[in-house]
Amino acid sequence: MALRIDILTLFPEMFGPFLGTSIPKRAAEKGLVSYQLTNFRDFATDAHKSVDGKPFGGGPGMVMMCQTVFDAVAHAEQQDPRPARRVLLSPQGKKLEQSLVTELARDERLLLISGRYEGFDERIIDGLKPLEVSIGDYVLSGGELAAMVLIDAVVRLIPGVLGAADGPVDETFADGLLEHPQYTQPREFAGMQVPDVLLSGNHQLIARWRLEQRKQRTQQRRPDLWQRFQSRLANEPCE
Ligand code: 6GU
Repeated sequence: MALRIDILTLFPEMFGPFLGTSIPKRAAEKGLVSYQLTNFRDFATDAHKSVDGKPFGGGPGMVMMCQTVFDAVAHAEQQDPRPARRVLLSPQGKKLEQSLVTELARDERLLLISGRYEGFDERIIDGLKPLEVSIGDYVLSGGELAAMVLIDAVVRLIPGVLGAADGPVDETFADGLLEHPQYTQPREFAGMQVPDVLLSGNHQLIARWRLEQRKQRTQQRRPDLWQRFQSRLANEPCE
C-alpha cells in the first residue's frame, strides 16, 4: 500500500510546485505515495481565524496555538485507519540524517507538522508526542522547506520510485562515504581532461579508482564521516 504523507501547514501553496515536479510527482503517479495537504487555518474557530498567539511571559513573535493544531492532526489522522508517524519540523529536533530518512521511508503514514512564527505551544509537543526533526543548524522562517527536504529524501527511497539505473544503493551516505567525481562528454573542455582511467574500459580499475576518490574526498572534506566510516570498518572486519 502507498505511503501516505499528510502535510499540515499554514502555507499549503508552497508545496504544489514541489510535489508536482520530478521524483515526488513520479512517485505519486506510480501510486507509491500520496500527499494530503491540511491548512491549520481551516481549523480556526474565532472570527479572526487565529492560529497563533502572543507568548505568555512576554517576548517577541507569536506562538502556534494548541486547538488548531490538535484539531488539524485529528482530522488528518481520521482519513486513514493506519497509525501515522507524527513528525514536527523544528530547529530543536533531532538532526535529519540518512539513517533517519531510511527509517521514515519504512513507515506507512507520515504526518508532517510545519509551523511558522516563534514556535509551538509546548503542550502541542507534550500532547501529540511527535518526533521533532531539524534539517540542520540554521534558522528557517518556518518548517515548510524542512518538510519538503524530508519528503524528497524519503520518497526517493521507496522501492520502485527510482529506476534501476539511478537506484539509491551506492551513493553518498548509503555506505558512509561521499560520492566520487563524475564526468560526461566532451572528453576535453577548456583544456581540462577527463581522467584517463574512466576512458580505459577497465571496470575493475575504474571501481578501484572511484573508491579511492571517495575515501580521499571524505577524509579531506568530512573528517566526521571519515571517522565514522573507519570505526564501522573496524567493527565489521568480515565485509
Ligand atoms: Cl525543521 N524549522 C525551522 N524553522 N528552522 C529550521 C529547521 C526546521 N531545521 C533547521 N532550521
